[in-house]
Amino acid sequence: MHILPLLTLTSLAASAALPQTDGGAGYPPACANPRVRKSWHNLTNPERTEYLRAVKCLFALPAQGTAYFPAAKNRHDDFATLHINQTSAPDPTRNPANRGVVGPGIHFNGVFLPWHRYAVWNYETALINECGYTGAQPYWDWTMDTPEHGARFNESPVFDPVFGFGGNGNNPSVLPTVPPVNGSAPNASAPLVGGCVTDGPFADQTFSLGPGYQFGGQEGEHCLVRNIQSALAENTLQWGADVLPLVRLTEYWNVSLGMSVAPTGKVRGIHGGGHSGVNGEMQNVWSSINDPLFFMHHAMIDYVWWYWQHLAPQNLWAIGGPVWPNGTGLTTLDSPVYMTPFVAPDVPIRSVMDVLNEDGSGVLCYTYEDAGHPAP
Ligand SMILES: [Cu+2]
Repeated sequence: MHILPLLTLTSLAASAALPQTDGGAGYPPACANPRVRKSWHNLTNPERTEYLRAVKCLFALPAQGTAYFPAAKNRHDDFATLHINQTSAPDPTRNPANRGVVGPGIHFNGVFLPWHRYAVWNYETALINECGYTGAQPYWDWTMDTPEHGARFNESPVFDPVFGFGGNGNNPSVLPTVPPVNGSAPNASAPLVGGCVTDGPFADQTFSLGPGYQFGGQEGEHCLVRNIQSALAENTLQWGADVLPLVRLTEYWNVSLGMSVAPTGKVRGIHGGGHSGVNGEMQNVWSSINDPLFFMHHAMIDYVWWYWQHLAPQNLWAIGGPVWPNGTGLTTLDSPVYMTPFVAPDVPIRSVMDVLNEDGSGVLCYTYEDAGHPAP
């Protein structure tokens, strides 16, 4: 019964994923039927169920990257290895199982937004092509879950046990520990109110990558951990107080960095607010990607970048910031976005700047249904 729409979407996605070099006059646009990403809050329950089904399908498919990361057990793990790998510095003594570290990392540098955009696009593509998903990647508009909208973060529909990703964990005594790196312990900053998630579609899912930078090993398989910090999230993720001051910035690098280092002077920007608000595995700088909410959160981060890109004509192709998180180098449109052979080819940043691929030189083909918030 799903055959026809499935074929249409699959062939569309396949053609959109190919680099289109011939975008000259007389040719149709490379992105004729963009995927339309909608807010989770605006999805119907059948649409939510279909997305969750597809995510669970990725957990049920075999990993394709075991030649690089033997601990990967399923297709979802393949995406986890990407993020853990790219977040780790190439230090074989710290991470002996790491076989694939390349590049300068993906946080606190110019490639932060393009890398996460391309990672979410490839995840969405896997959901469609490998699991027959019939929708587009939803985004978690967490501004709707703040007092600004008369709501509470921990009561967000994304935490629904039936039509969401399950709620907070319980039993903090089972929280997996992450060995400190450079003296930091990623899970140490928040009060323990959570633990293993016990409801929703991922309650029984085990994870063999992480916590932290571990590619399997001493901790072995662990549960999905959440440790929801509502007050922190509500104070960091409002549209008026937190997103608007960010998108009013005019320089790309200030916007990118401002996702993590808030222009308001708050402890966290919206990027950290989502990660630390869910907390647990999501708080982990390496293995946050284990929690399927990672892609919902990063779709929203991407939404904010997309929103900013369309506020002024010069913003669409604006790029910059350091290549290395220590501040050296200059990120350009030619800087590489590293994926892996088992997820997607590496591309230059220019290929993921325009989500509608209007000049035909890119690899993306999607857009966002506007969330309808007040403009700056
Ligand atoms: Cu990241």
